[in-house]
Amino acid sequence: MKTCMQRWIAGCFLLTMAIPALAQETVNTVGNVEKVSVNGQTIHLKISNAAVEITVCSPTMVRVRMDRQPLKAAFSYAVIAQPQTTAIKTSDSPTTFTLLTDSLQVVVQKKPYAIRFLNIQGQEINADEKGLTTSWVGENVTTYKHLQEGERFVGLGEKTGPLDRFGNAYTNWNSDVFGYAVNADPIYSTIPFYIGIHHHLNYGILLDNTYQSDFSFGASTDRYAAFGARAGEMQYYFIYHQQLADIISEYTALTGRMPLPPLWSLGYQQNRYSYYPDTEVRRIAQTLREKKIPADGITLDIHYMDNYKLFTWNKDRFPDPKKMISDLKADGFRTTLIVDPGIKVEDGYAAHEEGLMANVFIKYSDGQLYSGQVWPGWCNFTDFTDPRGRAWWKQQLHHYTDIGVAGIWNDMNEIATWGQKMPNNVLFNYDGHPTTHLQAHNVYALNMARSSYEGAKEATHERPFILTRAGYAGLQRYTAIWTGDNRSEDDHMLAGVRLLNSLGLSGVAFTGMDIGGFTGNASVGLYTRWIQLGAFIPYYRSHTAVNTRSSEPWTYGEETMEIARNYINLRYKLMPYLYSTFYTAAQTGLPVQRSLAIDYTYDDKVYDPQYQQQFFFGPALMVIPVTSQQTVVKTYFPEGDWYDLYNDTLLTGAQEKLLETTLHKLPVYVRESSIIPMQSLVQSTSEKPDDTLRLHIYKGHTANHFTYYEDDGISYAYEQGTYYRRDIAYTPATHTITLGAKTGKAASKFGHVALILHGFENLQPTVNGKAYTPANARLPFLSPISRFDPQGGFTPVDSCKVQVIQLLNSDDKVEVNL
Ligand code: NBV
Repeated sequence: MKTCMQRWIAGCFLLTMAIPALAQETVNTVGNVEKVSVNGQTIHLKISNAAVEITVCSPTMVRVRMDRQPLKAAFSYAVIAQPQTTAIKTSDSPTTFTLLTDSLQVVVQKKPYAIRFLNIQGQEINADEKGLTTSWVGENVTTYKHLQEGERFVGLGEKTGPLDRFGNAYTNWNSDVFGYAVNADPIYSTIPFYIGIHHHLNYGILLDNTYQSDFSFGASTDRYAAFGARAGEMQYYFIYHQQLADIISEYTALTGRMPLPPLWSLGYQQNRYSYYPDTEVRRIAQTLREKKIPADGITLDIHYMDNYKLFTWNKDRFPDPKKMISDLKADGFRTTLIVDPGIKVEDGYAAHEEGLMANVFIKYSDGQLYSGQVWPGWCNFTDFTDPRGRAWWKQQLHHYTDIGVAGIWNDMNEIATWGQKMPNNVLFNYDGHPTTHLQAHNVYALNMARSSYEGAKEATHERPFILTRAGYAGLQRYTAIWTGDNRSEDDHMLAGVRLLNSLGLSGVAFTGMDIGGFTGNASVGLYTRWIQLGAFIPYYRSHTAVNTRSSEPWTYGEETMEIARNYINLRYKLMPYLYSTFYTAAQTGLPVQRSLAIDYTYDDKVYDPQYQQQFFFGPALMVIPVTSQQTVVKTYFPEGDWYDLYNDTLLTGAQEKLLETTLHKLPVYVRESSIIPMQSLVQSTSEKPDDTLRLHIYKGHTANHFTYYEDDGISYAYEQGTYYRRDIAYTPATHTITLGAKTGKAASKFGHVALILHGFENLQPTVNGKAYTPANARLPFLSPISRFDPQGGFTPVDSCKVQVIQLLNSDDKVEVNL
């Protein structure tokens, strides 16, 4: 007698036999290496099922390309650098092929193909997972990397979730996610670059493939971290350095760095969806000035247009935009306008007719124009991956730049349409490599931002400010990015900090989020905490949706306004520090907002969910975000000494601490040995500060230096050497502070320098060998806040006890011996 189970198994077998025509989806592995040929720095491998090309791009960077068909000429939207001439050595054996640079050993196992990256000492940095290596399922290609013991993963751009991405998986497909959940994935932008960390060995991997891509960092597997794409070739860059900062630096040498932004874009920007008519815009600007809240920017959202038609103005609301923009400029406000990619389909609408004539709109595969619905109704969309589309867009931008618009805010460029689903069968030029939506989707926004950047730059010959919602690896070359439609919730403020920290780890230095939250109404406490935090975020803009509580500081009452003013004031006083930090970011790729993982990579506490939001604003200031609910905030101080910004109370690091907070103060700590240049308060960056540069220096044990940088803040004259730069060094071992001789053709805007020394006592210094008696002073960083209780008065403010050395700003080297 057959049991039920036996009968069931037999039945299944017969059924399987009966349908042999059903193809089984298989995993196609890469196979065995059959032939190796070395051509300069490139190694070609013929493998049973694929072609592989390994190129040494620098002593610390290697590119791996792989396809089942012969490899085509490489083309990339992310990568702009060419391989550097690098000395390599190779050796071949029946089982392995090895190549050596002065920093790396790359070992290819032949049967089957698998690649390992080792340092010169022979330690394994990264290796294919044995047995899985790279394979295809249908068109989908994936590379599997062995999970190293205790490996952490950071980066991957604008991704929600924890700082350490171990145990999680992510998808890259630029998506419009209105009011997204704090764990939503994907959101707006794609940066397929991550950093792996283990055993003091760090590496970066950029998967350069613009199709939808998937990353798993040991999510539900103890074997591998994997990255792959839905189609196209497997192409990745491997970068090895001991410091995270060096990995970010080489990654940004590869994909490009942020150009120096205009100084005004580092000031406070006031925004809502939407300010109109023009009298309202002027009222907002005037109120900021009357209430002495410094600001540099006003941003106009979609209601400036006539029925949301791009490159038009609603003439009832804005009868004379040129005059309004120039009046605002005279008052120290630059105007940024929103632009969407959709051009309304309408007879007689110039932009549409011109776009049709220029033949720049996206089409279906049968040649019909693709239309989708957005704000104006049915729209056509410029193909920004077509050089002709970008050129057309640049021409159209003259409508704005010719009347003085200084910033272009690129929205809805995922591409967002109300249907949310652009069809697969629409075609893109992809810069001469015609393709479908599937491959072009993730780079659409990058190319829109590029076109806006190049257009505004060419039209004005000034540094434009460009903002984008979506993007792809390399976006930092053209644009700043903000994190889209967040919510007015505590969790969102913290999630936003993590998004920006992660963007910074992924090569994007100029980042921001809607201060106060976009959807919903912030509570007074939340807005207050957020506007304080914003003072330490690279792009400082408050924004909010239609029909929500407005985002101006005075909307939240007198006390919040005073607190906001205090922090915006602090931001403006920190402008020399901030501008110099942006300069360094433009030079090195290091972000302005920095995850603690960059400097304290092997300190486990940094990745602890309680502390992962802490970040550095520039090299010196550690910021501790506080939610509206917290009165006590658990904080982690990495090793070293830390000064409370407001009163110089000294804390020893490598410890966790409970900090009591009042709403008036956001906890900010200064790292020992820091050098922070500051200036007097101004109401906008177009106002000249007083004649003294305040150079705050904090006593410490470690040597430090700071690159101080000034220029005119708007033109490209700095590229011809018209800037002012000097290196400032503090060397505790020799008790010296050195102001290096200036370089560059420009004069400093400061005739005097005040060295403001924190943590030093009873100094008897010499300045260039001459004895000097410093003055003692007490300096506050914040102003008192009116007390809103029946007794009135002011809350007392903290201050720092400092010693001050006044110097003439001589441009020559100055040596101060403490
Ligand atoms: O243009 C309106 C909004 C804008 O304010 C916001 O910042 C963008 O993220 N925009 C989205 C369009 C859709 C809003 C629902």
